[in-house]
Amino acid sequence: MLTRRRTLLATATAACAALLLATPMTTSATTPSPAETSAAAEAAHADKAIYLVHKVGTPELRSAVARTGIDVMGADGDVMSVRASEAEVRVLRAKGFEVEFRAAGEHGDHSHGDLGIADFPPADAAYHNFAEVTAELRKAEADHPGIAQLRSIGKSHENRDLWMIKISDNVATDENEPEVLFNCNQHAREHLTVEMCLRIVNRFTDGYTTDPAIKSFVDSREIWVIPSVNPDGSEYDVATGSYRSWRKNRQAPGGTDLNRNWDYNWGCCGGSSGSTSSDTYRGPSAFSAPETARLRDFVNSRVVGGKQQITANIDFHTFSELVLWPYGYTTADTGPGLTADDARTFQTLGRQMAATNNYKPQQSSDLYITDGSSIDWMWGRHKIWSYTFEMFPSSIWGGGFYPPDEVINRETSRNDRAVDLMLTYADCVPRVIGKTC
Ligand code: 0X9
Ligand code: CA
Ligand code: CA
Ligand code: CA
Ligand code: ZN
Repeated sequence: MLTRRRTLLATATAACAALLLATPMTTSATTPSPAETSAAAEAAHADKAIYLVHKVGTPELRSAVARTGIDVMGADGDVMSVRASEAEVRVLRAKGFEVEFRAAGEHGDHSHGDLGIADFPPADAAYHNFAEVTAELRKAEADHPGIAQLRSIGKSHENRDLWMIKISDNVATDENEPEVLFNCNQHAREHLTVEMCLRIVNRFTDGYTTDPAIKSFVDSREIWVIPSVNPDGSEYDVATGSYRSWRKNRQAPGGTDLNRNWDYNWGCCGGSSGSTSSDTYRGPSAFSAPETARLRDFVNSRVVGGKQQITANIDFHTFSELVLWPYGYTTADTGPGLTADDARTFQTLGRQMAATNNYKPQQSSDLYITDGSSIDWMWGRHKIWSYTFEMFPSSIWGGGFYPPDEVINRETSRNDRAVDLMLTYADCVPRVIGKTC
């Protein structure tokens, strides 16, 4: 970690000098040329640096920043951290925002050089790359054949399997038990979330014979876990041995933000970008990304006899330590298909979960407006009680998207009780406000 800090500072100083000498960039975040090549887009992406935007203490101000299509990393108090090109910073400053340079783009250990070794830097070896995730899931299934079943819900853009593991007693049978979905890694660089899903898998399989509470969850629920919704982006992020801060999937020309690609008020409200070079590019149409389309297909397939079997969902992200609920597209607490009782239910369970992990509970639009997010679709289309968790750290100072692997155990186990609470209420989530189902 000390080594990393030193590397980051050294890189920042060097890049600072480089920025002063650099000629103005020819690509702009707001007006991408249709002919822009992937290579140019990637070069522009790599040139971005980290800035703090000050005095953005309201959802309106934060949404105004996000609406420019800039890459928002996190928000803490009245400060947002963003990854931006010089052109993007000019746009923000022209709108009156106070923007302060912090550091060059995040980079990990450079000891690999750019050898194309598709793995985490040695210092972060405990994080699982795609091959290691695959092996871990195969092992869980092999070790616990009665309660764990691995399958693929389809392929990513680059043809990787979108793995899903089911955990339940009589796992081969579709029983009449509440179903709960945990999905991770819609955003490539949010590697800690993959570890979160793997922890859920290992806890509910390895603990089955020894822990009565685990056994009772596994026996009474059907748990679906998808550790990586975006394996292409995730592999790309670590492919050179230094982190690339990559967020989107890998569809040309510059990737699509999977969490802006869902078909519920897709692109409605300034909560996503139509520019291919933006980090919140929503794609040319809803579900244009195979990764979101396959997850959609799976969730749609759980409508059995006219009834959606999945009652609850957590979509894990990093970072900011938040528990977020729908809707993201509007700041109103209620909306079409989201009644006052629904809102109270979301708030009550959200606050209870947040009390267990010491995250901050709020409606997702209290952070900033997002449209086309998965949780809006899960609720809007399927009435699934769906939450976004933004995991550790609380701010960019805790390591941003790249906390050292030493924190994995502490920061994933931190969510055990919240996960258990969601499973507890999965038979009837409104029970949390005293209602019956
Ligand atoms: O912007 C996002 O997609 C999430 N933040 S992140 O830094 N992980 O990218 C927040 C999404 C919150 N909004 C909804 N889930 N609707
Ligand atoms: Ca380490
Ligand atoms: Ca079962
Ligand atoms: Ca079932
Ligand atoms: Zn995210």
